[in-house]
Amino acid sequence: MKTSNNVSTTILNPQKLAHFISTVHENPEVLAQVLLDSDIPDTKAHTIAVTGSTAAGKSTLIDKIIHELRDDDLTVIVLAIDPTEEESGGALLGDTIRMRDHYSDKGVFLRSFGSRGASAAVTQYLSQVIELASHFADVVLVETAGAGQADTGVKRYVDTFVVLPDTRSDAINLLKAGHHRHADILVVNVRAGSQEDERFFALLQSFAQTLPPKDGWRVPMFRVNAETGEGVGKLAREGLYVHRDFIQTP
Ligand SMILES: Nc1nc2c(ncn2[C@@H]2O[C@H](COP(=O)(O)OP(=O)(O)O)[C@@H](O)[C@H]2O)c(=O)[nH]1
Ligand SMILES: [Mg+2]
Repeated sequence: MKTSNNVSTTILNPQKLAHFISTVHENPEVLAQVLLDSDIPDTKAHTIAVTGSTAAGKSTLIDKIIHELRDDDLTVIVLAIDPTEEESGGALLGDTIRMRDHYSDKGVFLRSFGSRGASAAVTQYLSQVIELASHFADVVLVETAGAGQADTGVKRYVDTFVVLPDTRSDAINLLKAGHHRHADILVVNVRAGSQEDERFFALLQSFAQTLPPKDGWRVPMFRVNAETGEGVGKLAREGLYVHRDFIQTP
């Protein structure tokens, strides 16, 4: 899917994508028709969801992941479901304010959505928008609203399900069925100087070892500092890309 060896690659036809997103948003049934548009290539992005509770650091982490993907010359679409924002004529900032470094990068397309008060963090039209977006870039990153442990709905729409567990969880939370049990990749955001985060990291490390491999995939765990970006390069290259290659292997 790479089209050149420098980072000047651009998102395919962003105006068209924006137009199609609005169209599908208003009427999900038109997706099939929209996809027949002859200008839409049949290439498919690697689709990744990042989920976790509010303030876990998802948006901050995605900002750093974008840097890594762009360093590798991949174009990126971010679809952020923002629970705190109501729809305001497509002019939402919300989560993407943390990604403002990338506003002027033509290889990045950022879009925030209000969650419209849906109980699940997955909006009605999200699956269609992911499907649509997957034809316009190399990677589609979805940030979900972090509506809680039961929120695994988005998993079925993406290739790679990344979970940032709440570092305030204890062992009981970990043992309960929760979204971290559905993760393809676990990420712990350890804030500099936080004993609580350190403790949680150690706890999760032992928990992760007890997870049985799923269809041959052993769920890896990565330690990052979302604020500084430390560990995010490793997450991208030893986590995200490896999982992409894993699922593409017949
Ligand atoms: N010190 C520190 N702050 C962080 C870190 N990650 C996130 N934050 C802050 O925590 C708040 C919530 O982060 P955000 O990325 O918006 O979380 P989200 O709700 O999961 O998307 C913001 O004020 C961030 O600046 C980190 O690794 N270290
Ligand atoms: Mg966010």
